[in-house]
Amino acid sequence: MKKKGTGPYFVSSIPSKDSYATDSSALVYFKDVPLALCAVGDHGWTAAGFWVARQSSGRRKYMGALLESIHSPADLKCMTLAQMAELAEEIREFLIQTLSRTGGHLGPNLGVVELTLALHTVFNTPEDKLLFDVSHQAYIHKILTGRLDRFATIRQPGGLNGFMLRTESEHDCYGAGHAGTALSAALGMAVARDLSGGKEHVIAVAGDAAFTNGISFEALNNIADQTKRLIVVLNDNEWSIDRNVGAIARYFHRIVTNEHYKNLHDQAHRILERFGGKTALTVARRAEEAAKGLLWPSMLFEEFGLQYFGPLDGHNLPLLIETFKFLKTADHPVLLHVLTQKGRGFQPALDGQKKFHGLGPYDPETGKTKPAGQLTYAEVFANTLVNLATDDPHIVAITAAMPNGTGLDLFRPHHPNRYFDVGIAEEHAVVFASGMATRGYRPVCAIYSTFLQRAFDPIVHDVCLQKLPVVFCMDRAGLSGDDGPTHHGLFDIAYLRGVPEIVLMAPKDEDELADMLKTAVQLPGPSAIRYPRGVVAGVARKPEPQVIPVGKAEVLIDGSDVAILGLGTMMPLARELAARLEREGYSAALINPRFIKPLDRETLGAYARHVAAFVTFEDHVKMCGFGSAVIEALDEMGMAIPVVRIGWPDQFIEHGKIDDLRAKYGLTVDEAYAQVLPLLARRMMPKLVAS
Ligand SMILES: Cc1ncc(C[n+]2csc(CCOP(=O)(O)OP(=O)(O)O)c2C)c(N)n1
Repeated sequence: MKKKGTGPYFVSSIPSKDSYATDSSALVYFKDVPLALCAVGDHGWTAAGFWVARQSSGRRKYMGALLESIHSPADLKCMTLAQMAELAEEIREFLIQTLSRTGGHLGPNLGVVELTLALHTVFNTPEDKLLFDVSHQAYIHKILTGRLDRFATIRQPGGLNGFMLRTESEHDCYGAGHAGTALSAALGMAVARDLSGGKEHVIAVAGDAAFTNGISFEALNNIADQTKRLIVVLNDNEWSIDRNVGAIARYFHRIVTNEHYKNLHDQAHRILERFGGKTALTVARRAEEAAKGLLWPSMLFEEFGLQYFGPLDGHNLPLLIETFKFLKTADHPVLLHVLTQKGRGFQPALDGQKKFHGLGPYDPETGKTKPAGQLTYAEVFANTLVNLATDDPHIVAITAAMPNGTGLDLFRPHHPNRYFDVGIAEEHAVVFASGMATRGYRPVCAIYSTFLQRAFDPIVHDVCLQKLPVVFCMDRAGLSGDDGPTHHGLFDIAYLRGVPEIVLMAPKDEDELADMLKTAVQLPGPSAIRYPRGVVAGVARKPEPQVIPVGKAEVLIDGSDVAILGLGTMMPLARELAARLEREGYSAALINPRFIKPLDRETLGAYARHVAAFVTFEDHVKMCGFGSAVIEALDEMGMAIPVVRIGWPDQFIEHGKIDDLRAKYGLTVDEAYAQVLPLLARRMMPKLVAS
């Protein structure tokens, strides 16, 4: 007898040695290991008993037998609660071991093991639509939906993406990477279902920090008007990447810590354990009613028209399953508040919530990572800002929930009154900065290039139109690598270059980053600095940063045949090309542009008079990028000189190692050389003939 869906299972006829086998049951084997006793029913198999192979040491194998039996959510539906509890442990061990080699979002995923198991037990993806906000916590979803065998490739070149991706699986109904989109997208799907007469369920899972984001609230404001059937799960672990901040976080905390509420809920859990679903839910409901009176005249979500349930223990699998079964029947939008523990099951992650939100490889026993070694651009930015703010009491620092990533957590202890974490709220961060700037302050907004995309209109409408001196420090500008297309910072030149008033800079190294920051905080209007993720170039630093003349490029090597412009940290490639061309007898000028806007037209014009070609290098899309700016400037000056542009093509770039992707997409010295040589050869021809 073969189990539906095949896989590594085979099912024996009923073995006589098994005392609890009945006529309608059979033992399921995995590689000759008896795994589960399944009852044969109309709808496939229902597991009734199991055992899991352990290593002789007694330590659980990280790929446990139950986990290995999962090929689709259907396999989960065949398990007993006891098996699922065991599976949850296997998944945790598997995540801890696998991510120790690949890196990834360990903490958030350890927190949602039971929640994801419960969701996939009760709902049927891909018919039902399951969305995760940000989707950095969708690893278990990936494991349960047929991607277990490829899971060790997560975030690796050519492997699984670290976020949900529509092209990766039919179970990934919505891709994400930026926060705050799940509720709006889920509402869109629910309304589409209602319009087309569909029956599927739509479930949006969003973390507590997603509710610091305006889009989530824009969706909440709209849900009850648009649909009668939508399930929102608030996954509350009290953490964003750092501790979650703001009034919403405090509001959630008050719900969770209310004693009366907690007692009633404990009762519900006990009843559930003894008698099962319905009675417990009645008690839970009584708890909600009681809490409403105690906590708030009316619960926030109920005012938005979503019936509120919770808070539930997000690690109590039976309770979650019963609750989802119940919520499935609701004929109005509902919000389930679950409490989970980020990093659950791995002590180092519980002790280091921030670190284990997302990290590179680590020791799976101790959680230790390689010592940091060299400084990062983020650290140089933060240390410089600390000093500048010591001298200038008007400098303030603003982050949108990224104190760790941007380095501003180094600023916080030095100037606590001038440090602001506004939550995952980039638009608000920028408008808030504008307000401060109108009152004489010098706001420095440290926001990753990719997340600043969210704030384009405030940059135009609030900052630049009013010529306010706000500084945007765009960390992770350029290819981000492992995180992939949602996180690459490849568009900031394009979206900022066309905005009047802004000064846009890119430092070639950390020393110049400090100079640019000092320059920026002294400008009368808006400015932005783009710099990459990761460690610095390692150049010698001046004791004090210096102000740079705005719009002035730096000529590093003079030359007469070709002018090579290496923007920001692409300078090493530009330098290498210059050296190669010099070796071959060409006279190559090497220029550090420093400013994308205003461009140094004087320097460009001077070289345009005698070189045969320009070459531009940028870690940005070519379209609307720095090279395009050079072409426009030359055209406006009436100088028709060819420009070889080296940058990213007009397409979304997958995740991978930066060097591999640069090679794949031609951001290399070889490519630049191949493109520029024919232009130079033409120029050299008359020289050779003359000699
Ligand atoms: C627009 C945007 N800004 C910042 C981030 C960076 N970011 C990724 S996950 C995260 C915290 C998410 O916290 P929460 O939603 O509570 O989920 P948890 O990780 O706690 O499970 C942040 C700030 C982002 N993804 N998108």
